[in-house]
Order: sequence, then C-alpha cells, then structure tokens
Amino acid sequence: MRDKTVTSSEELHKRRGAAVSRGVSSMLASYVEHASGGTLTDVDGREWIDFGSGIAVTSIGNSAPRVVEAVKAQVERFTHTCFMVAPYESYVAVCEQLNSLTPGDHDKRSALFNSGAEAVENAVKIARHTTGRQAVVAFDHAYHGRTNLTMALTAKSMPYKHRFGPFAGEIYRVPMSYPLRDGGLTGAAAAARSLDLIEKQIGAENVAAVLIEPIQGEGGFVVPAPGFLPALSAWASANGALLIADEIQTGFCRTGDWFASEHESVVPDLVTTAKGIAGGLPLAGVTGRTDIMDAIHPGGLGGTYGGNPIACAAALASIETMRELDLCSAARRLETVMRPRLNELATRHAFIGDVRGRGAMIAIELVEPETDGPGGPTPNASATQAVAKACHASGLLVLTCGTYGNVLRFLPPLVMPDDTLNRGLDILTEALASTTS
Ligand code: PLZ
Repeated sequence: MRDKTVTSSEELHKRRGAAVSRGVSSMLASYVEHASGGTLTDVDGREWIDFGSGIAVTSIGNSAPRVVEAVKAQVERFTHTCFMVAPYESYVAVCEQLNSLTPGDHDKRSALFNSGAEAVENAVKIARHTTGRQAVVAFDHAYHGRTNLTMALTAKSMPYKHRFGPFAGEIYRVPMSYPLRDGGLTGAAAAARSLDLIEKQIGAENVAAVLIEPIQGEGGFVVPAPGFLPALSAWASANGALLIADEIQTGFCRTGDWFASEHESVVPDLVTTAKGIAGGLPLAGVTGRTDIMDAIHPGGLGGTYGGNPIACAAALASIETMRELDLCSAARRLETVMRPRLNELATRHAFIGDVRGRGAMIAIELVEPETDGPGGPTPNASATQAVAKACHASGLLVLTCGTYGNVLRFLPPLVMPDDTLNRGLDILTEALASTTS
C-alpha cells in the first residue's frame, strides 16, 4: 500500500520547500499516507483523529467504500468527454438529486462546476443576467472563495485578499447577525440594520442578489439570530432581488438537515453546493428556480471539467450513502455528544466565550476573559493557536477559523464512531487545560 519512494514527512517537507509555492500553506507538516472514516495516518505511521474532514468535505468518510467502487467503475468506462461535447447520464442524475434535495418543492434546474468558488461565481452571473441588475450584497465575515469575484465577496483581507486586488465591482458589504458581537440583536433587528444600509446605500432596485452562508464557515461558524435569514429572504422576494444561499460548507447533512436553510424554512432562489457533495472529488453545483436557471442562453454556462463523470459518480454514491446511513440524523447525534461536553468545558474555562453551531458543525470562540464590551469580548487568537497546536501534537486534527482567528471549529466526518469522537474530545479537554489564556 505504501509508496516505497516515500521516506518521511521530514523528507517530504524538504522536497515541498523546493517545489511548492510558499503561497500554498498547510496546517500540518505531516504527509498523509491513508485516511478512513475518522482518522488520518501519516507516512511516519502517526495517527490523527480527524475533526476537519478536509474542511467539511469527507462527511461520509475518506475512501468511503461506495465512492471507491463507483469511481473505479466509472474510470474503467470513461474518464472524460466534457458534458458540453458528449453528455452522459450521471451529470443529469446529480442535477436530479440536487433539484429534489435542495430546499423548496418548486421546479428547479441545476448546473455543475468544479469548485465552490466557481459555483458562487456562476450563481452571481445567473442572478445578474436574470434580474438585469448588478449589485450583489455580501456580509461581514463572509467567505465565498479565492477567485477574483469571490475574493471581492469574501470579507477577510489576510490571507485571502492581501495585495491581490483590484477586486470585482458592484459588491457591497453589510453587517451580519453575530449574536456574540452585536449586543445580542434579535434576528429581525439585525436584518433591519442590514436592509436599511442596502436601501440607503445601494438602492433596492439595483440589487441582483443577497448572498449569504446560512451559517458562516471560514468567518467563524457564525450562526445568525433566528429570524435574520427569513427577514432577508422576505425582503429579497419583495424587492425583485434573488436570495443566494451559499451552502458549500453547510450542505449535505452537515448541520443535521440536507441544507442549513431548512432550519428556518428559508427557500433560497439559488443554492450553491460543493465540498460534501462528492466524498472528496471536486464537484460543485448551482441549483435554482427553473425560470431563473433557464433564463440563461444556451452555452452561457459551462466549463471543460464541470460535472466530470468521475466526480458525478462519486456524488451519486455519496448521496446514496447519506440516505442509507441517514447522515442527517448522524450529524444531530454527533451534536448531542459534542455540545454537552463543550458546554461543560466552557463552564471550566473563562476564555471559552461561546459554544455554537448546528449538527456536526460546532465551534468554540476563544476570548480574553471579562472583556465584554459593545463589540463583544476581546478575541483571543493566541490561545486559539496554542490549543490547536496542542491538539495537533496529541493526535487531534482541529481547524481554526474566524475573522479574528479565534475560533476552533469541529467538523468530524458524520460517520465517526462515538468512541473516536469522545477520544478526540478528551484530547481537546487536555489541550484546553494545558493552555493559559
Ligand atoms: N463558500 C461557504 O466554505 C470553501 C476554503 C479554504 P472552494 N471553504 C474552504 C481556503 O482557505 O481556501 C468555501 C466555503 C463557502 C465557498 C467556498 C469556496 O469553495 O471549493 O474552496 O472554491
């Protein structure tokens, strides 16, 4: 199984330094040899419990058996024809699945792409084309990708945008509902604040789309106060703008439902998906109302690899796995293990300022104790880094996120067994105990 030319992580790290751009960084300096439904093993034989799932991708586990089978079978039939040249069934089948699984039972159509950023770009293209308007509203703390348009939509400068401008135009940013940091505004009040800015500074009739992650991912697992998303949705439909839900990180059972918009019964006009959709193969989609999606002229959407047959085969196998193993319930069950333990840790450590998230998308926000002010408690990025490092040294892979770099996020594969999950939480408990704020 192991490649005989592989020596050690140390060796590989040296080779990497001489071959790979410094602009691409990695959290671990260890090189993966294999991975499964909850652990990663490096070339030196060290093992990590995986609380990252490759950033919310391998929800059904790494090398999940059905995906391996489906990919093997597809590779042997054909690897690529380009759907725009010679179409094939699996692309159609993935679109059928997306149309039936995304929120709302209205008539829908989908188009497939390679990455999350590409899906977001296309959703914006579609929204502008259909509405004949240009302005796109994005939120504080948002993350939508690293391409030129999606950098403009992403909030955080370092590392995503720093010296990479100029950025695409007609992007406007308004405040997010962030209960820990907005004085606990209700969802309705936070929405009124944002909508007032939109109406005064952009003008309702100029807005093509309001683009939002129903729970923010890279921005810090920010869960808006109840009522925020429904108010935005109502405003968009009353004003001829489209609501685009970026469900790239939240989708496919991660939050305990197929899509996070469902928790507040929000039915977006367009939904972007990627990550968890295909068990680790690159695939993304835009799904939306038929009248919107079919307003685009033939040939207006596409790309060489979008909806590649191997990725589509993997997606169909992943979706089947999610259905058969009922991974939406699994995500909710993981929450029932994680949340009480995290809440208990928060009572013990004053620097845990918040425990939040939904399903198997949970985070803790680390703060300076007793610093609560109008903008919320002072973020504690150094303790966050220290805890993450201590976890990594003890065999738990955790990711950080947040505008202030002070959020530890937990995204275990939805198939992670309870004992592995609890062992991971034990390591986190020790790491927190060994960290002084
Ligand atoms: N929208 C909500 O979470 C990707 C990016 C990590 P791509 N998030 C992980 C990094 O540092 O690059 C993401 C997301 C949401 C869009 C994207 C973009 O998806 O597949 O990375 O392009």
